[in-house]
Amino acid sequence: MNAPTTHRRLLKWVEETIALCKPKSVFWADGSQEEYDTLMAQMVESGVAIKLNEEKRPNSFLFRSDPRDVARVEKRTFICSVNPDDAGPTNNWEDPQVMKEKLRGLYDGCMRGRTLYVIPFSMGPIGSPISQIGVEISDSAYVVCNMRIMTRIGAKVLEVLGDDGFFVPCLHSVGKPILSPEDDVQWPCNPEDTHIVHFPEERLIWSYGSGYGGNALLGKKCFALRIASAMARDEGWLAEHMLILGVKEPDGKKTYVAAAFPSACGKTNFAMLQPPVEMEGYEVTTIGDDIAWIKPGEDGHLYAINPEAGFFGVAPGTSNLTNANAMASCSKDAIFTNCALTDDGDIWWEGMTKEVPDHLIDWKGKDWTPGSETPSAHPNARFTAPAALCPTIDPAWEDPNGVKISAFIFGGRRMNDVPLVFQAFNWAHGVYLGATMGSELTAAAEGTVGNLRRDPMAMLPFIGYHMGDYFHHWLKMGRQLKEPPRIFHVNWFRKSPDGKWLWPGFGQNMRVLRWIVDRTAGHTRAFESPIGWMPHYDDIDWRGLDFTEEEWNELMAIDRDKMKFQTLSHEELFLQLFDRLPKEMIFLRELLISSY
Ligand code: O2Y
Ligand code: MN
Repeated sequence: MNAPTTHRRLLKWVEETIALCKPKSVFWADGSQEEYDTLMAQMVESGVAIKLNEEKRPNSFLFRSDPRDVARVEKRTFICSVNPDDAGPTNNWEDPQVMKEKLRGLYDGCMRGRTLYVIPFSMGPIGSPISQIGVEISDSAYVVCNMRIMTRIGAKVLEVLGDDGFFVPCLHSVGKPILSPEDDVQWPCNPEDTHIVHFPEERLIWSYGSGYGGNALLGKKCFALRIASAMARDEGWLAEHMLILGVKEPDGKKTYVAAAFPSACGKTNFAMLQPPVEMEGYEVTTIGDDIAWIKPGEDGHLYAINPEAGFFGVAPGTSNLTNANAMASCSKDAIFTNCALTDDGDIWWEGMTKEVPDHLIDWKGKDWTPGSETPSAHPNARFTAPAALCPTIDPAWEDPNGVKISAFIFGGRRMNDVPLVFQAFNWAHGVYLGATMGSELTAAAEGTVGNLRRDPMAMLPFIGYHMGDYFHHWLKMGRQLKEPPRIFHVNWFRKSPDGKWLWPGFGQNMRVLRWIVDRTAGHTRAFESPIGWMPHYDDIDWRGLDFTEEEWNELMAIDRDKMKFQTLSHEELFLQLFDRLPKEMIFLRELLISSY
């Protein structure tokens, strides 16, 4: 094997994987533009990718997945710790040895007729003390190209790894060997046998059967959240499902905040928020839209990096009105998955433009017209876009030391009960708010109370160990900090009893962000309510928005009975986690109930 490294552990692992998976050839990715262009040209030539119109969407490509392989598969995602209690009741568990034996059977010969790509990657700026290295072995060229946008890959990473550096081995196969010409399909996958498996004690990832997103780009959810959360617990830092943004004030002062919202609650839009023009001098800058790695600095404050280098954003609903910065980020050098193709060779999705094209080729490759019964793009269609192209990207987004975090924001989708914004009384109360975060599902949109999915800190599908231990870890981190960041809760989604949105959202969220930033600096007032510190109407910057005090009062109203009912319902989660639930959670619940 002609390998560009002398790293013994890496070479041994690659050799063992070749022996197991039996590929036709082996390719070490160097991460160059030339390599990317060659792989893309090969995929266009074989019909796997479509090159988009160079004038409209330079250097960009469209892929269509198998309709059975369109999203992360939570029911096939496993945390294989030695002791099942260490995975906890919120994760699927299997014994590591049993799982390995099963998967070795599936991996045996799974790359026959395919190329095995070795992709060294860095999560975070190469060489940053907060960054980590992984190596993904994959039999998908689509994965190589996406990993080049989403992470930093190639020769530079091997250089930092040296002869004996630590890395997380990430094995991925689409699970479809080419045994006869019919197996050489456009989107190979194996939905019946899909497994996304994590061995947190060994810092190891094995993924089989899916070529899509979080199942296949193993740096993202698998490494940067599930494995990294276990590393962070052991080493005293935080790996979170959080965006990071900066707020620049008119005097030039910059404050960074990290925010957790459940999947599909507008995180990318918030990370790239465009303030109303009337809030002159305020600017939002973007560090990351999905994941934050946060470490205590020697000064006792928290510093965060975005471990990713790109955005894997949900396409439908993204437009120049909802998020012009995301649109600019994928204006060139982008990969599109399961979007529709226009007659002039560009992409389109529902919500991109007011005018709907007369004719498209839909995500399944079929003719589509506005009269068609199904959407032209899959609801989970994605753009993979380089973060560097985002107009709001922060100058410090690749600072190896990270940016100082002054506030955490937790948010949910709550139609009925939770006010727009409030501040936790202290760190432990903030952890409680994050731990009990919930989002209402669609039935609630029609006004039904209930149907709430608890998603602690938006980490339910991403925590690599017991959720109760995770709450402990957060509480412990706060005790170790000199001045812990302030914690806030927001809810953009409250509705009136007749079903109207009470808050305009999008760019107007800047008004809330300003109050949060001012609070962290001690520059604005708040009053004490039973649920936390809240702004008065006059504490909000209303320039350019006609929003009456009456509307504000409805948006911020606290119904003590509803809040008591909600807080009582936290018991369900607490009982589930009982064995390892920190006692602070029980005491806080009692205290909150008694204050309503
Ligand atoms: O469906 C997938 O594979 C992607 S899921 C995803 C992608 C980017 C950011 N966040 C998420 C998520 O599910 O939270
Ligand atoms: Mn996410």
